Amino acid sequence: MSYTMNVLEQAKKKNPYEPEFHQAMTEILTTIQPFVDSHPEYEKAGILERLIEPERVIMFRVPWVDDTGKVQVNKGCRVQFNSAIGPYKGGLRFHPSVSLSIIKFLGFEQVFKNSLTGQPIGGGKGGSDFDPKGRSDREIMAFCQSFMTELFRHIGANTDVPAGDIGVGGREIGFMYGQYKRLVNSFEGVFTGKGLTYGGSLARREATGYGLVYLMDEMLRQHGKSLKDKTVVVSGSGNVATYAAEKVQQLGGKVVALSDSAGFIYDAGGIDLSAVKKIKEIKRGRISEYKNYRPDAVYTGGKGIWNISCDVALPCATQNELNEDDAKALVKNGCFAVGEGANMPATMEATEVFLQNKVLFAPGKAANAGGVATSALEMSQNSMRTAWSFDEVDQKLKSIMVNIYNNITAAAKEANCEDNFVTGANIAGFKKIADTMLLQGVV
Ligand code: NDP
Ligand code: 2IT
Repeated sequence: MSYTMNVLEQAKKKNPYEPEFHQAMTEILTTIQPFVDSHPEYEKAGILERLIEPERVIMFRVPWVDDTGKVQVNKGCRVQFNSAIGPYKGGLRFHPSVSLSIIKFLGFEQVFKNSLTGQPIGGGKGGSDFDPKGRSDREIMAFCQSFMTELFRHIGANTDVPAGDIGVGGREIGFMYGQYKRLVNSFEGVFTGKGLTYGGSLARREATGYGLVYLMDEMLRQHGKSLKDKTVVVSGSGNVATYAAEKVQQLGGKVVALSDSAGFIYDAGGIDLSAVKKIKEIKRGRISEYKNYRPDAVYTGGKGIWNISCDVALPCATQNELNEDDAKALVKNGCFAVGEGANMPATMEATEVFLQNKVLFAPGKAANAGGVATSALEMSQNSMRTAWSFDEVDQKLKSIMVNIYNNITAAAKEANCEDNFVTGANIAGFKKIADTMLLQGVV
């Protein structure tokens, strides 16, 4: 058995009951295997064994009191995966499904993603099984303060810089930042996605969605296509989905569907994003309410969004939301490009269907890297004690996404699998980390 497959087998045995982490490791290690095998120096230095083991895992209790006076207890966690190229960097997810397996898969992906951005950021991820849905602002604050009362001792502007992810947006970052500042008595750029009045960056809110569409736009352009007049289906209706849809519309595409965990809306005339923002960003409501704004739209409960006919699909909700049957339905209906706004939204079987059918497929670690890349730009602005204009940040984001596309294209070509951006992204992300780890010795 090859070095790479042996490490994968051992890792699965050593980390049982972690299906999402197994999936992320399998996807990456199988695609980089030929590259790793042709570089014996990686095996000699135990690079893969070190890469798959987080540098540190912190797990803690988060007690808080709800509005009825009842004591609630949640799990808190931060996985500091790899700091070879910079401080640990990655989001916090608050969702009832959060487990160590999910945080490890996200942290592992983040290491490669952050490497692809070209910015000096290592990889980490954290979160809690806390469910923010239906909680009052006071309950959210109580939870965030308790969460930070443990996490603060493990993070810092040069150590570990968290940000948002599912269930964590501007409100939560504000509460956590406030508690951090109070505990350490220091005003520093320890979070990204901060409010604009205390060190946040313009365009960070838009960055993941916009970045996804910049990368898709470049990919289509280099294949003689464009988004103009194309029909696009976007899943989710949170931060990533909303701003991906906005940029698609700006580039002349028509977004006809959005979803949340309860169901999806179809609006043949094109989604009205101002209505979506009112529902989701202001009222914190459900996507089913969209019908109150556009009575002609159709709401369908449950899954099924991928049965809608489209040219381009952008899954922007959560892991494994698009399976093999969904991929087959998309291909059958003529979809020719897919970009992962979420982390690992396509199952491995679905990805295989896209690759077999020559669908242009942009994997999450490349396609959604614009969010964390702009977080790194926020860190730079904080260090310089300055604030760039929206256009300045947006231009930098755009050139980072075009660079990522060119790098993963070149890596795929070198590996003799042209247009396989899964392999291209994994090799390009891996190479920088592995070579840095070689330079830094056995640590
Ligand atoms: P939000 O919390 O803003 O939105 C999440 C959206 O996905 C909501 O519409 C939510 O619906 C839906 N969703 C969540 N869980 C499920 C589920 N189990 N089944 C179906 N739908 C679900 O999160 P973000 O937009 O920030 O994140 C979306 C994805 O993008 C995640 O995979 C995240 O890791 C990834 N990502 C985020 C980045 C960022 O900068 N925010 C950067 C890069 C990647 P509901 O309200 O019903 O739960
Ligand atoms: O998955 C991700 O890249 C994020 N949730 C954003 C991380 C960040 O640090 O901005």
